[in-house]
Amino acid sequence: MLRPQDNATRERKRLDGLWTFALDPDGAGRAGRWFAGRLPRAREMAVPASFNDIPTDPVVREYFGDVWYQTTVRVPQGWAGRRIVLHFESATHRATVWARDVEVVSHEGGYTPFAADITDHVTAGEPVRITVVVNNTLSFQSIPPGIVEDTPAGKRQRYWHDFFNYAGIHRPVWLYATASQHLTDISIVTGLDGGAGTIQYQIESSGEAVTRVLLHDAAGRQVAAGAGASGTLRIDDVHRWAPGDGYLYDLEVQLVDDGGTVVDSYHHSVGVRTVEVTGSRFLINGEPFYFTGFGKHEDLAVIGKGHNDAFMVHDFELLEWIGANSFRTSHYPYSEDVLDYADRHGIVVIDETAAVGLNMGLGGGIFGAQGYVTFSPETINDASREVHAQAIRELVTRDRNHPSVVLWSIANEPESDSEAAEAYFRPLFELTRRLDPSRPVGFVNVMLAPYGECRVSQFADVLMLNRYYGWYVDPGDLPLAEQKWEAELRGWATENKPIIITEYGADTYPGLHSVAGQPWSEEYQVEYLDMNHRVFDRIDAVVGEQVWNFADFATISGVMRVGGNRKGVFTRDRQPKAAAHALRRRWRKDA
Ligand code: BDP
Repeated sequence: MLRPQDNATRERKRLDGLWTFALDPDGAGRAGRWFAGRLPRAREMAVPASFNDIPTDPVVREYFGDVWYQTTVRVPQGWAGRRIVLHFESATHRATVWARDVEVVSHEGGYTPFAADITDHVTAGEPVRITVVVNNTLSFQSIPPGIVEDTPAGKRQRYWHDFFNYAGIHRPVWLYATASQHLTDISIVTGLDGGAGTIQYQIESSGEAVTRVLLHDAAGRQVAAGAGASGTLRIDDVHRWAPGDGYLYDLEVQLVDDGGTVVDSYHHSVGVRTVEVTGSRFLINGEPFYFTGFGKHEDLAVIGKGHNDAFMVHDFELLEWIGANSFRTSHYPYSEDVLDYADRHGIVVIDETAAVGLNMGLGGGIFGAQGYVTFSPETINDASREVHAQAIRELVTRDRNHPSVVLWSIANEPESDSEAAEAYFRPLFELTRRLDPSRPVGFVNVMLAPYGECRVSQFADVLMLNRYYGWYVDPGDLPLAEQKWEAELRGWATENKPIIITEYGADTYPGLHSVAGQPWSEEYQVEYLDMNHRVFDRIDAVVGEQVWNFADFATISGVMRVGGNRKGVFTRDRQPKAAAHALRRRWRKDA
């Protein structure tokens, strides 16, 4: 699916702003045809944003079920005779959309785009009512999973991931127009051949028009051209995309009709680079790469998981300030704006699906819900795996052309020490490799499946480990934690695969100090990170360190969470804790 863009042949209109919004706790809206008129008892709601924290009402914050959004948009006069598409960059976790009274699309999965051709339901120059029902209920057949439990106080949504279940229309909504013959998809794989670069492209389109491609460098000079729906372009003396150097070429794809007229076109950025795993090395452009950075979240005060350009730019500024060269899109695909920005700025991305919380072993503790088996016909089953597979397909097709994305993470901390887990994951790894043979594939291993017990890491090209020695294990005893951590890592190192530590971190209440370095203090976070770094530096197979987390973030309520998860190196409003300065000294040798 091509993201909407403005160019000589395409025009788009952004539908963001204030929409009307109504909760539907009785689930009455679909049968009651709420899409056929104004929403009952509606209030105003910002799009894009999570709805949860905008009103002051705790009922809205904790709400699960159907919520309705509506807006009316005028279709531009000039779009008469054009193909008109309604495009959502995401709706969390599922949505159904109507144009006027006509249902036009439904989509499952909270973090990937979907679109509907609404040409037949609109008239250029006339307004059209757009209604969306978004549903945020999690079940064993959703990614991420959850369950609705009956309690003496009514139904409650439980889930096993450590971030708040923000929901709503989180990213931009577009109306756009193209010619009826149009490009539908473009995929790109780049390669290096000495000093030359190659760009293999494959183009899909509707209709019979022929395709033509033009490649321009960043200065606008044409450096290659080709014809046909697939082919390979060669750039002599290529300027590679590399970490810290987000050099991009512009691939212009044109659809040309019989008369030689360009009926549709699309500009696609291309970064020419290679990614490869050899032994325990992770290579970008043939050179060993060491990941520094964070697991992040899309999480902000008031707007929750709503995309915000100002915060995005600020977060990237902070990554540069601290000397981070990478991040993981923990625990779901991030806004496409974030990936585009990473491409342009040479930041390396581990791209993750929303498969988080597939682990009932973690079900007690902070999450409350207990007593379930992870993989079983009644819990996470074949139907769940199909939803998971679809989430992988949508992630890979959305993000495969981003040079910043170097590694797929198909799940975070699932159960991985059982036969059932092995059977569940085997086909998902195969699927990911089929979809994208050009990138390594992995998943993030949990401390409950330590070295020697994990049955899923056999499928992974790269070992991604989340470990909390010195926090959940032996809190406050860093010498003991250091020994245990090193012993486990030395085990993993024998596998002859690169190891990225995708999470290590300590909750830290900003402003809490302790001369003796007690947990929760800023001093402890620094000492904890130092201990981890000593261990990593002793083990050659460790090729990356991503601290958990970039910033404090919202979670469910729980006695282990003080106003959310406090493992941020920055506070939720992006102020540095002492650890930020310590990391900057380690990661920015020039600072
Ligand atoms: C890991 C999870 C992450 C949590 C973190 C923590 O991957 O989502 O937020 O631990 O407990 O289990 O802080």
